[in-house]
Amino acid sequence: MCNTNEETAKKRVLSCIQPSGLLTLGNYLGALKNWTEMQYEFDCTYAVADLHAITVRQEPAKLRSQIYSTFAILLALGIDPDKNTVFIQSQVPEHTALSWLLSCYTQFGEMSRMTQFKDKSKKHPDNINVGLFSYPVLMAADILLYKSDLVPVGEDQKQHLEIARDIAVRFNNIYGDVFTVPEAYIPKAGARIRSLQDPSKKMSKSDDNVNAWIAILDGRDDIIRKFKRAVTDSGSEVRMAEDKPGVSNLITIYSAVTGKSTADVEREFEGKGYGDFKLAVGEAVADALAPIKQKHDEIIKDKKAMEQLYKAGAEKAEYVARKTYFKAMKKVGFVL
Ligand code: ATP
Ligand code: LTN
Repeated sequence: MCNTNEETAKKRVLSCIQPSGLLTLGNYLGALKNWTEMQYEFDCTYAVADLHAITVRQEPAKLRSQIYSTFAILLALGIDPDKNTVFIQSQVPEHTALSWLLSCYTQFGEMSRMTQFKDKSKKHPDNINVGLFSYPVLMAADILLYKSDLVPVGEDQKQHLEIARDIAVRFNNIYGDVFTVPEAYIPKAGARIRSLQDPSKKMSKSDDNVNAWIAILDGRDDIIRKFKRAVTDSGSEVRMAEDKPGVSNLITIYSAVTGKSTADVEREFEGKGYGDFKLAVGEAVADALAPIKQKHDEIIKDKKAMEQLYKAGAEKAEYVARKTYFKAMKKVGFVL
């Protein structure tokens, strides 16, 4: 089966990010930076997965501002809304509609094995809702609606992508060639960024300790202060090593934002202490994030212009989504 887009002969890429908090340096270096680069090679569709975000309780005003802000960050990163499709998930109703259809082709048993469900249930024992359980079905709908060939995701989402593939294959086996079977796209140099306070954990926007993570929208002073406070290891040498998880994380970050190799970074800080190194990392990160923040602040100020962009994005997305959705409905036997 040929999975490429016939019009452009480019592979279709889809990915989404939840507006469940302030996006972090980890989200940027591990995912979003790569999305920006992919737009030159692929036919890309990117969404703010706001429907997914409510599987964990959100405060309405905060959720709304995070949706706007996440959308603005995608544009601020240089993702071109004309070249690609950039939209807000809840504005394209086919996502929830297809999700219902697909849930009837998904087994309770296979969903019970999802590790993210188990982790998040432990983290929020007072709110183990059905949406949290069926989260991967909605994610499968996001992916399958756009006939996506490639889905850039981090390691943690591979299991969900497998389910999306299984559902697509199962549906196609019954009804013929309806869905494109997607593949995970794990970026070659996808940096895994760790917490600045506990390098055994990943940097995460839902970490209660604000010193553990850098928000893409943090100001220069906050960024530098957080890096100055970052935990390091015993010794004083700036060297990548298993027994130096704190310093290794800082080297990864410095190398990702400056484009320098690990060896070059080690050489640059030979004979210098952790203090100098942490300041340099803070400054380099602040330099890399400043233009994104500036662009974001400009975009978010003009709500009217932004509204035009997300509405146009949703329209473009729905044009594609509707076709897939109706095709699937028809195959199942619904009257259209
Ligand atoms: P939460 O804290 O709500 O679980 P998160 O910040 O850990 O959120 P997600 O929203 O689940 O992140 O992830 C969005 C994307 O960013 C995913 O592709 C994920 O792999 C990537 N990502 C998240 N955190 C990091 C990190 N620390 N390093 C590299 N990539 C990351
Ligand atoms: N579950 C993903 C976000 C997400 C997604 C998707 C990623 C929602 N729908 C579709 C890729 C494709 C996360 O939490 N990172």
